[in-house]
Amino acid sequence: MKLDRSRSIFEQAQKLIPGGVNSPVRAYKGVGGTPVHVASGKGALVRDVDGNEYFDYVMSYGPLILGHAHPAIVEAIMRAAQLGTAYGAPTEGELILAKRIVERMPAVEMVRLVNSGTEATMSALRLARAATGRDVVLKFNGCYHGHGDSFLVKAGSGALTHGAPDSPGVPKGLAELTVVAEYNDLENTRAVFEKNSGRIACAIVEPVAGNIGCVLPAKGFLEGLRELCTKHGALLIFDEVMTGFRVARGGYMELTSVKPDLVTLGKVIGGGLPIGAYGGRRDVMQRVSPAGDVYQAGTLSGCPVAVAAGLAQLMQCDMPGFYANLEARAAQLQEGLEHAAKKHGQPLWVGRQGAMLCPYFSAEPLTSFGQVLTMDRARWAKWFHALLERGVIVPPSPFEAWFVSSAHTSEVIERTVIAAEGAFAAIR
Ligand code: HOZ
Repeated sequence: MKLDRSRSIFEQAQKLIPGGVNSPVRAYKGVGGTPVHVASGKGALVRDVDGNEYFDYVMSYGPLILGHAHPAIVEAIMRAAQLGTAYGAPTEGELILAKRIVERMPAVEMVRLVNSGTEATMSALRLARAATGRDVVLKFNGCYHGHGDSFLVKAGSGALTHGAPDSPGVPKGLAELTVVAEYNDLENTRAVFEKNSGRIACAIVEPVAGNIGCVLPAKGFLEGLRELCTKHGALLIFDEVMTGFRVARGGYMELTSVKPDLVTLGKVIGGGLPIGAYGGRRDVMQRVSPAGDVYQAGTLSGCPVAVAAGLAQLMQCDMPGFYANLEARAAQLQEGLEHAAKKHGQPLWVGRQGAMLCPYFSAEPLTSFGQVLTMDRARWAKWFHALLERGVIVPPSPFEAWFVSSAHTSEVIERTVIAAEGAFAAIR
């Protein structure tokens, strides 16, 4: 496979941009080789600068639930841009997007738009601290909530891939205010709560741990966490930046009886443009400035172009059978991968929730961060490159989820599975 132009751009970029990329996981450090530099995307396909085409399961790490350059999104963006890209004044679109979020998520009574998932989690944490008068945040080992200081403690995603789950530059005093429990381990979580009794402002959790691949919550884990938060007077924050409007119309909250106090969102609500949001209980959200005293602001918050793209995307997601079709395609991929792996004697466990999944080289189901860490990363890297050579691009790390969009037709999935089978054979 020819990657000459990608290589040349990457060499030049490394002189001007740290690591040559604007987000670490894109650098292929976890798998080696030259990062594919993308020139364009359409539907389930991306084309790189050397003219190679790939079925894409990166999907911008989640936002593109309709695939690349969906006509409804492109039109919404163009129409909005023609009216001006930002005003520094409120718009009706922001109200409509707030309505669309609130009607889908009963736990969200009020919502504030920001510019990224990172901003959403940082703002939700400040709010939780103000609302409880406490400073400590409980997070889970391997969960990733963006790159805010308080969350770069035992973090997943690129931080884990690049061996820096506890980033230098985070003040020690602040890191000490983050306590860490084990995902899916209620006993451990209880012990952390008890050790820090009266100090924990909030527990933040990805209901599906999507930054160590795709690890599902064990039965009773989220319910138990809810009880612990209530018992200890801490707020429960669901980080649904990845799962929101992806795993179901109402996000993971639609699939569980557990009701968080606050929710963080991003990705799908922006239709592929930069956006984030945090929302939740009215009494808590009323503390946000200018309704209340907790300050949080943003020049481009509620950007009319991002809002228009998000609204267009959510409208498409409301088409009859949209989520059922997505589920069917993702299940087809899961089954196809499992079958292909089996044929080549390769143990494979696919963690999946709706159209978000991660294949692990494991014969056993994976339920904990500890198990994820035992995966053979060198072998995974070989499989990644074997897939790439066969026209399938997936996130360049075994700790990132894959995303299926409505543009991934049955035929696309079939062809992906054939490529995956070839890739399994190649690494035998
Ligand atoms: N896992 C990250 C988002 N949930 C990937 C995106 C990035 O860091 O660039």
